[in-house]
Amino acid sequence: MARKNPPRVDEPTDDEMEVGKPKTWAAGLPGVMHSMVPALKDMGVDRSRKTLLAMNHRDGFDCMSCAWPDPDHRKAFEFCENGAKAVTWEATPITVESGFWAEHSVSELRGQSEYWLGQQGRLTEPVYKPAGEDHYRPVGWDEAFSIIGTKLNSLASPDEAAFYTSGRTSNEAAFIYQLFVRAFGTNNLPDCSNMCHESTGWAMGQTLGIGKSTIAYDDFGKSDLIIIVGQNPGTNHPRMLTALEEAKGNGAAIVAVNPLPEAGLRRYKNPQEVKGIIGRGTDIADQFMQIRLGGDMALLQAVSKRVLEAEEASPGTVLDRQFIEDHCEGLEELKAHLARLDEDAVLESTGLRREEIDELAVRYLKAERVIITWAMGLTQQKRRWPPSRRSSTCCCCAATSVNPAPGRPRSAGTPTCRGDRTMGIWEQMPPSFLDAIEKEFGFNPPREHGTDAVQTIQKMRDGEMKVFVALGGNLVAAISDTHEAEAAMEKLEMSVQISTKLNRSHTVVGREALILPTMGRTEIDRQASGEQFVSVEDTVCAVHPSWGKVEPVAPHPLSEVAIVSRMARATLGQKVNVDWTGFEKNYDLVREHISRVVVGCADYNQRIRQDGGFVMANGPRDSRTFHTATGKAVFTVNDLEHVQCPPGRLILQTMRSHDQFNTTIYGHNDRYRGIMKGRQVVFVNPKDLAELGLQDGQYVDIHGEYVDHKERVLRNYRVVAYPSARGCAAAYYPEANVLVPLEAVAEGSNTPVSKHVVVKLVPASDGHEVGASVTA
Ligand SMILES: Nc1nc2c(c(=O)[nH]1)N[C@H]1C(S)=C(S)[C@@H](COP(=O)(O)OP(=O)(O)OC[C@H]3O[C@@H](n4cnc5c(=O)[nH]c(N)nc54)[C@H](O)[C@@H]3O)O[C@H]1N2
Ligand SMILES: Nc1nc2c(c(=O)[nH]1)N[C@H]1C(S)=C(S)[C@@H](COP(=O)(O)OP(=O)(O)OC[C@H]3O[C@@H](n4cnc5c(=O)[nH]c(N)nc54)[C@H](O)[C@@H]3O)O[C@H]1N2
Ligand SMILES: [Mo]
Repeated sequence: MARKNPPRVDEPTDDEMEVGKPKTWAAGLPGVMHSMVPALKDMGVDRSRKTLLAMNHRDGFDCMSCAWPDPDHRKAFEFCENGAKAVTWEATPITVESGFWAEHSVSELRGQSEYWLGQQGRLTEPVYKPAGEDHYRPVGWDEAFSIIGTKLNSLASPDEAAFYTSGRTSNEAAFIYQLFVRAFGTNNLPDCSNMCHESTGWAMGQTLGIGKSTIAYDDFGKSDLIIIVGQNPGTNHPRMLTALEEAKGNGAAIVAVNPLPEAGLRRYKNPQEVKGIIGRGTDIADQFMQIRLGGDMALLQAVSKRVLEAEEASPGTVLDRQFIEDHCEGLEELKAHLARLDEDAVLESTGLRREEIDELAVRYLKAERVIITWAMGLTQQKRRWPPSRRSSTCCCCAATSVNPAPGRPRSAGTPTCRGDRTMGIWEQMPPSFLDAIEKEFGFNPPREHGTDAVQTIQKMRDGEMKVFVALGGNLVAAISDTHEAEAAMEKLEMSVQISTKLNRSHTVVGREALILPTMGRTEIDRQASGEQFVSVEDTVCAVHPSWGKVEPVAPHPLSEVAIVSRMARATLGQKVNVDWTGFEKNYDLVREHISRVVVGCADYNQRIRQDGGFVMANGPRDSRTFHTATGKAVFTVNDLEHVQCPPGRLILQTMRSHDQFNTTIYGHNDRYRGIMKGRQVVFVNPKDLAELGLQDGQYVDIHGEYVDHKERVLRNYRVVAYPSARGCAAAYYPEANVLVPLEAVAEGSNTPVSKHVVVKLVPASDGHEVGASVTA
């Protein structure tokens, strides 16, 4: 059957790849132009105007790309190039029509790339793949919910099902989803945070008593030193560049710590200002520290040591003794530990020169208001290194250096998963939250911890998990060890995906499978009581309303709140006394419950409507209270582990290109790194290439090396000579997930170590055919 609006799938072949020089600056006019072109092409002028102008505005919707906060003074275009890509990807008028499912079998779809799948357009009707068949077929909503309810109720135990959540879910949908799952009887609530900022949450929870950022947006403008560790804002948080530019204008120094000289860390041309379009822009980093992968703990300990030595030399001038006495513990242990710090090991681990570390320490000692921000370069780091814990240690030092202003900036991360945790999406919610659920809804939620993302896959593999429900996301592509994860998913009895668009997780499924199409954040959400808004939390704990602005792309997709409510009704019947139907009619009812259950959300309905939302309370930031076991902030001691890399091997990180959002591939260019029309590349320092006897442009197989001796290989990758730190290679996620062992996780957080894979590059054996394989 011919499609009315067939998608353009312009996938480049491997031979078309072009490799140029990496850029030294980010954004500016090309950024704006690049963002407008796809919108205008697919959506037409009117839909483009409605979506792009409504983005991040008080009465519009919140951009779903990164969780960067909104400044008080918003510009006419408060969006960035990558935000525009996210919006056009979702608001596209191209749709998957009924005939598609008969035309394409699941096995055939499985052979398609993530890019191709995304290009098929928005999902418009529920579809079901019965056991033993290889095709999905359209089904009615009632039938779909009844299939799910019947299956869930047939399980021997609720713990045989897991309920995943991805970052785009609204607070309202997240709240009723966890409520449904707990009323069903399990805490199996894995989410994308498990692979993202879990390490941050875990470590900061232990050291500061809160797992979230402790700064406000305005703190950027007031800080005098910003240290950006393991984060690529030019691509992943472009609006952060505006905050950095403003901070520089106010005299702040910026230090970037990264194995790659990312364009956005070097120079920025602000597309919102004339000088940004025609001028040379703002230099961002005053100091660029090209650290080795996994070297950050050593660096931060070395800086902490210098801070303590400075205090020793002139007591009372560096540390705020009173603050430490009143609010902190563990300083003596840290001092003793740092006194023994092996400086040679530090230089070896970091690959930095001593003078560079001294320079950072001097900047740090001079500064009064320091912000340290970090992202995946820290959280997805090496096994047995609780990665963010080191940052927290250092942050505590920041909080205690000279003359601290109350509420001084400390730390920030920028996940997209933001509000889900606040709303109870966590396999380990504390008893206080579960008590509040019990009090509000009159049922006793399960108390044992559930499974996180890695454990969920392990249980599928072991045959203990039978049903998998996903509220968004693409777990099979996002999780480590692709082949292992795919084999695990295929053992399921049923998979259910609630999605906006097709992805790999719809093609690697259990015996039975369902896809439930949902509305996106850009779309007007009309329910029985009128138009609804949802709320979302950003990276500095500010909660905003988000109103869809364009007509829904098709009549049948339901909102996430409606889908969860109906799934709960079909599964639970009268089991608990919860007004699921009422939730769907009017989201205010959900927010009333949130007010009474979630700490810090009292009067949610009123406060969310005031002046664009509200900021959640934050103990360390607002009142210097630390909800740790002892009520004090903890200086932690972490042993330095030497970065192990056997001769002839490299450490590989997996990262995002400029044209992707997590597992969604928007295009094949990584403009700032000079790559056009291709993704099968591995970036290696030219000196390492020479040592390994390899050449720029050559094709290699990338072999992962891990203690379990399974052979994990990515075949036929093009080598790109790149100014990366010595010994440190890089390739794109999600393809490179094939190389990350499921068992390789960070201590404490169980986050896959996606930035630290020992690999060997071997000249490609079988021509140019790209692929991956694994053998036990
Ligand atoms: N356009 C776009 N925006 C996004 C996303 C997207 O995919 N596309 N994803 C969103 C999500 S969910 C997240 S979590 C964030 C991710 O945002 P980022 O964390 O910026 O994402 P990555 O591409 O993983 O980049 C990791 C950066 O850390 C550096 N790095 C890697 N290992 C180390 C290390 O050991 N030490 C140090 N110091 N640096 C290291 C890498 O060189 C790279 O610059 O972005 C969010 N925003
Ligand atoms: N090797 C390696 N692995 C990684 C990472 C890495 O850096 N390296 N990063 C990790 C990180 S930080 C993260 S956050 C995870 C991401 O893991 P996930 O959150 O599971 O993956 P996404 O690619 O964000 O999910 C995209 C899918 O979500 C669906 N979707 C989009 N919008 C909506 C919506 O509004 N509602 C619903 N219901 N569905 C929607 C679409 O179908 C789309 O295909 O991956 C992790 N995996
Ligand atoms: Mo993330």
